[in-house]
Amino acid sequence: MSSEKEKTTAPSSSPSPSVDLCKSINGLDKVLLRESRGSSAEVYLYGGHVTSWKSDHGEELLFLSSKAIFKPPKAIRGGIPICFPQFGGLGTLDQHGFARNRFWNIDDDPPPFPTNTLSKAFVDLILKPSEEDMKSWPHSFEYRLRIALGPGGDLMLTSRIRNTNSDGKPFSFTFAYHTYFSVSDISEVRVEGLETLDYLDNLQNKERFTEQGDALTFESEVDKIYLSTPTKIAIIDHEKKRTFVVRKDGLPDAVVWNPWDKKAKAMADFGDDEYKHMLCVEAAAIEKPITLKPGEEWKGRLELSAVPSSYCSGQLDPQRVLQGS
Ligand code: TA6
Repeated sequence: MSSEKEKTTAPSSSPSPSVDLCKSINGLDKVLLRESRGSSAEVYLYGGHVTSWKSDHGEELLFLSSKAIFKPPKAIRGGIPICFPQFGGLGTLDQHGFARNRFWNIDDDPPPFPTNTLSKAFVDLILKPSEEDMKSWPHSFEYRLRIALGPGGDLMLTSRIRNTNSDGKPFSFTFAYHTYFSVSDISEVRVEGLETLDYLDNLQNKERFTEQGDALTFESEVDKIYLSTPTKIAIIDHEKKRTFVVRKDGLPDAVVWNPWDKKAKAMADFGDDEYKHMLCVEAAAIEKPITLKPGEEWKGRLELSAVPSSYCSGQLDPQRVLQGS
């Protein structure tokens, strides 16, 4: 995140995993997670928003626009925005709901974590609705988000959303981890795991179509919601000889988005040519909204890995990744 001069509270030079809370240039609080082998991640309390994920040799794996605005109420353009309690325009709230432009807090006393985690580099955040939020979305909830870096540099986001309504009312929501992956050249990227699936095309009034049988490639604007996808999707970047493996749990759908040139020019917080170096592949729950009765909790988990791949040398065959563990 080069455009920022940081004032960190206690910079940690030790190789052991570390979690530092610091201030970014525009005074927004962020948490730096570092893993012993060198991988790192940055999370803004504004939006509960991961803005950086670097490999153990310091390479940035997420796209963040050079024109991103770090000023409420604008959502940060890039990284992993959280779409909750509404995906896109599917409801009465602003686009993608309000979680991505609210200030989250550090959760000092999180309930026990559902799964054993090897990670030491993690942070727990919490979001509860403000009185203002309750006016537009009259539901009481507790949203706990754990962001963790695995020993191998994998990035894991686990959302736990609980209905805390005291009036006995259930609520329903749609959701997405709106991940912006950094790619070398969008026209050289393939996505595997979504072949032959049905999708809603956001560029054609959400009409339903069935995807063709081959891996996805990109030569124009795309905005599709794939329905009931496998739990694993591979994004193959030939030029970088790298494959992103997206694993998801509790998130049946996946959105694929690239604005291409025209939409890129129309977005003030996005560079005209930046569409060439990003692709959004978003683990989501859209087609069937999640409904929670009071006291019930939903969990949605995303795990991202970046593995060296040399497609031609067969070092890593995406099909093997998708079929393997
Ligand atoms: O996830 C795809 C999408 O819903 C697109 O339709 C496009 O609008 C994109 O999100 C970005 O939305 P934003 O509100 O961040 O500009």
